[in-house]
Amino acid sequence: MKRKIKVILVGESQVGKTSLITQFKDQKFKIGYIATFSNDRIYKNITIDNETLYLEIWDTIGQEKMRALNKIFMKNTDIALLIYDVTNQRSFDEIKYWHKVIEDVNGKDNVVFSLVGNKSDLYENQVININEGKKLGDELNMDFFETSAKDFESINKVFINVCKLFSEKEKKKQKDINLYDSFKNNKINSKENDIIQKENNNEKNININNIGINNSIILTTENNKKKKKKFKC
Ligand SMILES: Nc1nc2c(ncn2[C@@H]2O[C@H](COP(=O)(O)OP(=O)(O)O)[C@@H](O)[C@H]2O)c(=O)[nH]1
Ligand SMILES: [Mg+2]
Repeated sequence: MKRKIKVILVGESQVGKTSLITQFKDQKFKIGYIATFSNDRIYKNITIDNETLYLEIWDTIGQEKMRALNKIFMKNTDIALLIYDVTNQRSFDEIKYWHKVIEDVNGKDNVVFSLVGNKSDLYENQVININEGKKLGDELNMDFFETSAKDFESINKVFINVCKLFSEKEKKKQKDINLYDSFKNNKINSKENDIIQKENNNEKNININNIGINNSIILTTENNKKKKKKFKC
């Protein structure tokens, strides 16, 4: 079975998380309040460079208002989109808070992040300009995009980029695991070879020097002629 890739969209209430998910899934935009899905996640496949990724996209059900995103929502996240509204300063200021919360639950470097300034169509009311967004993205070490939930291509671009990064990261992780396994196996093999080699050497070096009194055979090793063993025949 194909592994599901868990994607979460996080940010202040009203920044457009549900709208972005709806646009990405159904290529639709509805003005006004969008009731967050009764089911808090949707599924969508995305194909990049002949590889199909099976995305499980989680939406909040409004808990972000109370700063109460629970661990079930946060944990085992593969990809996180940090969303702010370009017309809302506070939503931008809170991005670092959301970033930290997700990293605290999942550990550092375990999640592929992207920073998203949404509602770019409302440029007349824009208070966070594109350079500020880029700067924050650089500071948090993640790619930055502006989107409009009215424009499918803008959000599709975000998903394609972040899924590519995720896929590259997974491939690198797999490569590292393979390398480690082969290193470990080689070590074990060379240890076994070492032991076999030593045993062979010992056998080679053992000479039957003479037959002693009472038919006992005296064995000596070439390396250490002083060490003598007696075997009764
Ligand atoms: N003009 C415009 N309005 C948007 C955009 N995204 C969301 N909205 C509106 O912003 C409000 C909040 O959106 P919603 O998706 O419910 O935000 P959420 O609370 O983060 O899930 C709704 O009225 C949406 O129609 C956008 O890109 N452009
Ligand atoms: Mg919502």
